[in-house]
Amino acid sequence: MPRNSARTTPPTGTRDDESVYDRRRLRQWLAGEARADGVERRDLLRLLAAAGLATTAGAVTAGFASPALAATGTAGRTTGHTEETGRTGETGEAGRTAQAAAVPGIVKPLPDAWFTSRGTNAETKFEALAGTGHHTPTDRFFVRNHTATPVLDPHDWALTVWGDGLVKDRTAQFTLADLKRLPATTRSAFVECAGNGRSFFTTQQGQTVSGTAWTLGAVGSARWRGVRLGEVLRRAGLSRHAVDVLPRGLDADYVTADGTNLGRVRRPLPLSKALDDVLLAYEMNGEPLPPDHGSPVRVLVPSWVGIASIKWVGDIEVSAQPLYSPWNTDFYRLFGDAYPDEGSAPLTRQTLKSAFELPWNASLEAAAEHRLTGRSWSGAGAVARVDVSTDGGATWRPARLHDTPRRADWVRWSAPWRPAAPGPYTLLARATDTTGRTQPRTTPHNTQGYLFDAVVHHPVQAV
Ligand SMILES: Nc1nc2c(c(=O)[nH]1)N[C@H]1C(S)=C(S)[C@@H](COP(=O)(O)O)O[C@H]1N2
Ligand SMILES: [Mo]
Repeated sequence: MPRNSARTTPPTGTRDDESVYDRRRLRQWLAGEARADGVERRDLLRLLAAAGLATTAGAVTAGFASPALAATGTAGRTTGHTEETGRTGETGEAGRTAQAAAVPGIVKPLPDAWFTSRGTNAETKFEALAGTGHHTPTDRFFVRNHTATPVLDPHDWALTVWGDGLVKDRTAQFTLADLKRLPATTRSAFVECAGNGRSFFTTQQGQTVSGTAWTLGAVGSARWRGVRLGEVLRRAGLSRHAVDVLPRGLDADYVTADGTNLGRVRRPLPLSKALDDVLLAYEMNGEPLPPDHGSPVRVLVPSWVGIASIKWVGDIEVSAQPLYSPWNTDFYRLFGDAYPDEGSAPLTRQTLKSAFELPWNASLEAAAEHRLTGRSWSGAGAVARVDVSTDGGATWRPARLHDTPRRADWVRWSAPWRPAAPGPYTLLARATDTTGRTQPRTTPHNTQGYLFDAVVHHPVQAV
């Protein structure tokens, strides 16, 4: 198979906008130079047609390097299956006790005061962060599992780095001790699910979306310590032909609600991002990574959609050919009336959001002074300012920021408020980031409900 013949220049535009690179990937797939294991041929044909890159379907002669995996790709699938489908939140809530929200597959306790269970996932309650520090305490950090937390023995674990993007197609192995001997980096960053805030497409905008009905708690910020992925790739022998990096989890295969086995959770990362600020993290908030968050090692991709931060990473393919997985084709693109037929480019950066550290319909004493607190974050830049409204958006005033704003992280803020009289109120918080972007009133609909960024209407009662 020809290698890289279509690639005459290094991938560009990948850092803030993957669309240029994505077109290149599609062209290479068309030329038989990209692999798409586990992705249906007709899905790629649809992408190609819509991107104006394919004239007839018959022109496409390649794409699935492995016949076995191609067979997986042709298994029947209904449209509209999505990430985070199936056992969504509603069912989880029913069986909840006052003590703990039971979620099979999550190891840590999920006290009702801190979590809402949503299928295989647990959402952090923002009110549980009130009075905590900058970072989400690890025991309150949301968990998003496609299947279940695998409990791995760190002493038996090793990372395999392999693929034709390494010199001489070689394979390298790193134990946890090997990784810890490499230069360590510590940084603060949030991990946020691309579907965070999804339920507001329905409750605020009256729209139908598929996937877990998160409110705002599918996000957390932690202090991560680990080794730069770039360092590990270089030690493994990165070749100048490498273009994509595909980390894969050791959790079970993900089978969609209609029974299609999509294989292990994995999502290609363009090499430019992999070499930029990505970590292989083995510590979270100063402790070894706990099982639910990827023990012994997870990928940490600052600012990007949570799916990029693969937990329980077992191997990383480094490829000289662009790669696809279901997690950058069917999932994690925006589909819907506001988008081209082939969907948007694969999602990269998270969007802007704000949340109050208050329960929904919280009761606050009327005619008393309160200190409203919350957090705002952006995947594009640091949060520059936050404005708060206590009258449903009629008037706004700036909140006071309590953290130095930084990229890929959130800021805590507060605003005083004295509700004049008893009755219902709607609280709003609206962030603006250093790129100049401000949270809008509404978010254009997309079928899978990703990247909700509109201002959320938070109801409270003054009593
Ligand atoms: N191996 C593996 N990695 C994974 C997932 C998964 O199910 N399996 N879920 C992803 C998704 S969709 C998100 S939002 C984040 C959630 O990270 P957390 O559970 O540590 O909060 O992990 C990502 N990494
Ligand atoms: Mo996610």
